[in-house]
Amino acid sequence: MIQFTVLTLFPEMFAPLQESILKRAQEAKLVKVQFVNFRDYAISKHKNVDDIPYGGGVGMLLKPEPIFAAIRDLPKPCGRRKVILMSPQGEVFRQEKAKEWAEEGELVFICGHYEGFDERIRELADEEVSIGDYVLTGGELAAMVMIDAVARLVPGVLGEDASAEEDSHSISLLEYPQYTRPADFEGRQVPEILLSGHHALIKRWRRKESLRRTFSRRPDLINAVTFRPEDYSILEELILEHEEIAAWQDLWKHLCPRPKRRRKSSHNPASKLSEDSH
Ligand code: 4FV
Repeated sequence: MIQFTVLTLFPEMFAPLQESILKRAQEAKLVKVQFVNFRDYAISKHKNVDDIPYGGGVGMLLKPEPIFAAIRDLPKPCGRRKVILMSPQGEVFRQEKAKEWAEEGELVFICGHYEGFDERIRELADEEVSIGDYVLTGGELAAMVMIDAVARLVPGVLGEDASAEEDSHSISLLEYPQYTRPADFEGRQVPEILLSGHHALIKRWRRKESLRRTFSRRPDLINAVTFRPEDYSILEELILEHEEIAAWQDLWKHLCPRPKRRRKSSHNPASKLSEDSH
């Protein structure tokens, strides 16, 4: 079971976590989500959680006292606890990070709002992470994105029929095209190969389409791909279909199948030759 503890001024924003897969995961006690409204820890009579920036500047900043008090008041962690600060200055969140966090016992998310945080709040965080190079009005949506990406990696959350293994990015390749019924939609056919039942050829087609899509859409991912021996012939075909792919050939030239060494056999004239030579 993994626990998500969210420090936020707007717990009601997290209603989407009470739907579908994440709702079932909580009912199945595979995931627990709890909220702490750090306004409850505000010390000023007006319960202020934000204030103007020293040195001037626009907007308001979150004050350290309520957030420090809220973190210090958290119950003893069940398992390893990791405190995460969401901000545009953080490391960009990727599938690798989701996999890493799915091994933790508890993730505590500190959701910012307004202009940002008093710098001293960063002291509380084990990690600072961003969901992308754009600015949100608050950290809540970022926390929900991360909770969703991590929760679905917890065993049992994605029912039997779904596995996170084949996901885009989990094998650092984009997912291959997928189709379901009808086989013909307004004249748009499902590729024959997928109707063939020939699993090895389907597996090869899917690998080829994942590689093709990644080369064309996310060439920045190619250097992280672990190429397999069976990729060599697929990549040779892709080069014939997209010559620009040849630029990456060095990444898999080591996979070039060595020419089969012809076994010296009695009826092989060549060997005969050598035999005679002695
Ligand atoms: C953000 C992001 C983000 C910045 C000021 C909330 C806002 C306010 N968080 N990834 N991008 N946060 O824009 O995580 O605190």
